[in-house]
Amino acid sequence: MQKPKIVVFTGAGVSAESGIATFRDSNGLWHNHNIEDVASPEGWQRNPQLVLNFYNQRRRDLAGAQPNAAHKAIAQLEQAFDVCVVTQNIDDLHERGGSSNIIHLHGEITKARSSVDEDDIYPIGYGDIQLGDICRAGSQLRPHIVWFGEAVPLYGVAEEIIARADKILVIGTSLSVFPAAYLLQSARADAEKVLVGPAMEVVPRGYRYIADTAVGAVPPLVEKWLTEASCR
Ligand code: BV8
Repeated sequence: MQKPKIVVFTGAGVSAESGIATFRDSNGLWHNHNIEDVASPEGWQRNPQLVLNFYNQRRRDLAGAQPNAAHKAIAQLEQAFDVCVVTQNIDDLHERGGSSNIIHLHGEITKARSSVDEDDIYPIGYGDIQLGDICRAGSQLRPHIVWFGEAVPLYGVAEEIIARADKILVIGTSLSVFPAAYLLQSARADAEKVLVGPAMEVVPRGYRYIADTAVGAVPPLVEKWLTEASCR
């Protein structure tokens, strides 16, 4: 029998309890930088060293972080469901928490890529990218990240998966970054939709809101869904 399909759509809040700074909670200033200076193509052109330092520091922070109980509970869903994690996050905590099917809408901090060929990608783990690190075509390596003002190549893939899901679980996102936030509108009308976050100002229509943190709300919700699935 085919397993029911679940999409788990996450934002920076799912990694907050692993000690990774969110965007909104730091008032849009990551490690005291303006977003335009460190997460945009213009910022990269203007001062590539500043951008490399910004991501090198976030990669080092990530090396010392661990997946939390929410990441692990999400991975447990794979016991009874066909799960796809669609994340806005660039960290690897869903992978380290055990999830096996992940779409990184905004790229991955553990990868570098050519600054002239977006398909020329290099796994770098938690290592630094330095000025002078070049791709096979001889151009400077950059973080494999979707910056503000850059297209989101996996949007269409994610949209198709969400449109087929029986359940949508949204965790830890302010829904303030587009087009990612539009994806929630692709959910089927008859899909079960749940949104988890401690302080959502606006809850999308049709979503049941759980006002709690990821670690507070997700493990019990997953337990409930797995129990229901075992009785099916
Ligand atoms: C594009 C990689 C076009 C970088 C990221 C004006 C209006 C609307 C849109 C725009 C506009 N001006 C410009 C735009 C478009 C722009 C955009 O959306 N800007 C925003 C800021 C308004 N979007 C783009 O530029 C996108 N590209 O539009 O391209 C185009 C098309 C074709 C061809 C060429 C170009 C690209 C956007 C991708 C940007 N890159 N990430 C990096 O990470 O360094 S987005 C970045 O922001 C991260 O991915 C992060 O995830 C995301 C922020 O969103 P959230 O994940 O939601 O995080 P946030 O901190 O906001 O919220 C955290 C939530 O968790 C909160 O609700 C909080 O309460 C909650 N929380 C806290 N603790 C917990 C918790 N929840 C649970 N448990 C807890 N413990």
